[in-house]
Amino acid sequence: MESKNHKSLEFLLNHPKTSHVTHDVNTETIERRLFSPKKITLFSSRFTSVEDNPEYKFKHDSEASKALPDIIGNHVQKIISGDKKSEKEKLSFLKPRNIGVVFSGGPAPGGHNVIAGIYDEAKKLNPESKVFGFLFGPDGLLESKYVEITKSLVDAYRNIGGFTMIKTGRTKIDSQNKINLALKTCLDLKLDALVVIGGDDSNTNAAFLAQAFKKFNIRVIGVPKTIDGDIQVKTDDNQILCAVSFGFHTAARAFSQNISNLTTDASSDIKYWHICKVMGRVASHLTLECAFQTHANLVLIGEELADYTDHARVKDAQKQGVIDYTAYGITLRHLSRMICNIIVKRAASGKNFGVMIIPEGVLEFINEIQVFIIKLNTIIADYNNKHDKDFHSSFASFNDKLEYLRRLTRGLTDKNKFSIWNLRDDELFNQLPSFFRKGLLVERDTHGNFQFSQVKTENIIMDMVKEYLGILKEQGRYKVGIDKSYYKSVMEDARINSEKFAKAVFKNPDDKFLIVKETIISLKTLKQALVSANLIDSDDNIPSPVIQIFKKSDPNFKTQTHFYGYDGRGSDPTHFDCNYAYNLGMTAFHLIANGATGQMAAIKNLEKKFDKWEPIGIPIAKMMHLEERNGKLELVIEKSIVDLNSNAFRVFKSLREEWLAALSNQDRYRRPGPVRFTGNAEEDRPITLVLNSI
Ligand code: FBP
Repeated sequence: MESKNHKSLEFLLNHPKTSHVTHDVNTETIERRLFSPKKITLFSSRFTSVEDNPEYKFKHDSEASKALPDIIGNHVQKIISGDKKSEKEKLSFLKPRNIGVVFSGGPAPGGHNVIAGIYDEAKKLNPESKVFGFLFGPDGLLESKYVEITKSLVDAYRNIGGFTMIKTGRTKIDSQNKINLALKTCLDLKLDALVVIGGDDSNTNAAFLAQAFKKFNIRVIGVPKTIDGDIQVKTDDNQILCAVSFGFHTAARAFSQNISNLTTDASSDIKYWHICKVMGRVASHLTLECAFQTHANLVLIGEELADYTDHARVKDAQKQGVIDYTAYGITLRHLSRMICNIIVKRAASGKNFGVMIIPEGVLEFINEIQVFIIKLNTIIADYNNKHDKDFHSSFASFNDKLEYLRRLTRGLTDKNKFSIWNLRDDELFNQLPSFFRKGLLVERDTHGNFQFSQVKTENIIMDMVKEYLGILKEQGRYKVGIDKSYYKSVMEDARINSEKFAKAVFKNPDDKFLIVKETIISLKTLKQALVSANLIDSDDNIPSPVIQIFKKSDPNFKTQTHFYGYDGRGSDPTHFDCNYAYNLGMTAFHLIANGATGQMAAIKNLEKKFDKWEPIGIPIAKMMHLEERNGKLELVIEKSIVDLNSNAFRVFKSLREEWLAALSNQDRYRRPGPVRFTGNAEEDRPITLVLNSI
């Protein structure tokens, strides 16, 4: 029955407070839209020029010289003041321009600010200039689907995450036909320039478009985007030109806030290990950054695992005068053992809980899995090259795919018997859990990359960890350490001689954390120990405080798994990314206005204070190398992975024991706090970036 005071629904819906609090646009959004990112001082001047800097050298690939002859000669270009421009040059600089922009690949926070930077500069220099946004990524370029970017559209998305304004897509422009379609769209729109905002593969596309469009006087500029942080550009003598792509900082901070919340939960309820898989494709840059942001207890860095050597095995083999190749690189089994040992060590110091971070691409660095990924990539690419219908359409179900692999081992497929997959591969593959096999067989992305985000890596590893922990528990080697003062107080409250019992029950009665002897794995074995120490008779019951202590020492390994990826990728940008992306957009515009093409816009000195930031253009063709893709060698931009000699990794390595807190020390969790778009602190930029710049 409705009470008298109950307002009618109509009244409620029409109430100004209701509309205020349920409106789509809240205060945070309004403030974000109004926020003005900082501008590199140079961009406040009316004219800029570019200066070639041939002193920055790259070892470029000879294939790149053949494929990209018109842009391979580009140098690093610095944007400098344009005061010395002649009147004619000034006029040309200010002419109206039509510029197209396209997002390519996964979203990264800050993308809208790149467009805002291009738009603001274009309109400032000549209000007649127009910016067009191609819809749904490269498809919009191929199908001539676009919108004209207006002030109201830009204003609605300033400092807002995602690529929602014009969407994105992963279509690769990888054929002459597609290049021709893109060219036609650009010619029809009378574009002066095209800006490709994308990752390594998309910047590769940008270089091929720049080459093809050169004779039509359409400039193509790339912008380094990806949360993965794997576009980093250094010269031959290790000078950093592009330290990180935009979006990396925000994604890392967004993931870290969640992970940090889990460290708080884990250390409050002390019953779970939280297993956090963090996006980043192959490279572990995001994971390393999250480690610094949160001080999680256990962090796996894929690149380090690949570097693993089992020294004991190497020595054993040496003694026998042989080389044990299996001692180099890590296997899944070995990795799970390593994780178990760490969990056991931490439990011994009373902490049977914690937070672990696993990089999405960790499998790429595990020997046996990498072999499967490469073999399956090759088999799928080979099938696609030979047949009209692609592999995944021809073998739609998992069983069909398995049957095809089986047929390969029997050489029944066709006369070109494929020897890459033999009986042994098939046997080993079929020993993997079916969800994992399904993961390894998922469709490759348009660039031929293995889709790590589709595989439940964390479950694969944790299943093996759980199994081995079970064995360790059975062997009495996995125990929760009991704080000695707690033990004493429980025993003394019950007026039991704590010292006598400690000697019978614990293997280290003098330590701060007491570990129950390995032989005591049940109440039965506990009783046997007490009887043989003459503390009780065989007919007596075990004193209840001793049972209480024993139960606390008995580990129950419970996990919660989490995947941090799409959430952080869609986050609103941090202050750093707001500024960085906006200045990248302005850099792209000024490169165009000064006639550059085939260059990637970048900001040098990102790791330094804002007044040291320098807008530059980096020659994309010189960043390319040959890589196996879809079973063929292709020219692509090299992805950068975590450098084990970098400052960041070395600092991480020396601090991780502290963060593991497996001795009697306290956890050292750090609270990075939420993603903010204001602020000026040193740590408002990636910590790995700051460390690597020292
Ligand atoms: P980009 O390389 O295009 O920036 O995408 C990055 C990424 O978010 C990876 O971290 C992740 O592995 C992948 O995209 C996921 O791809 P999808 O969006 O197709 O699921």
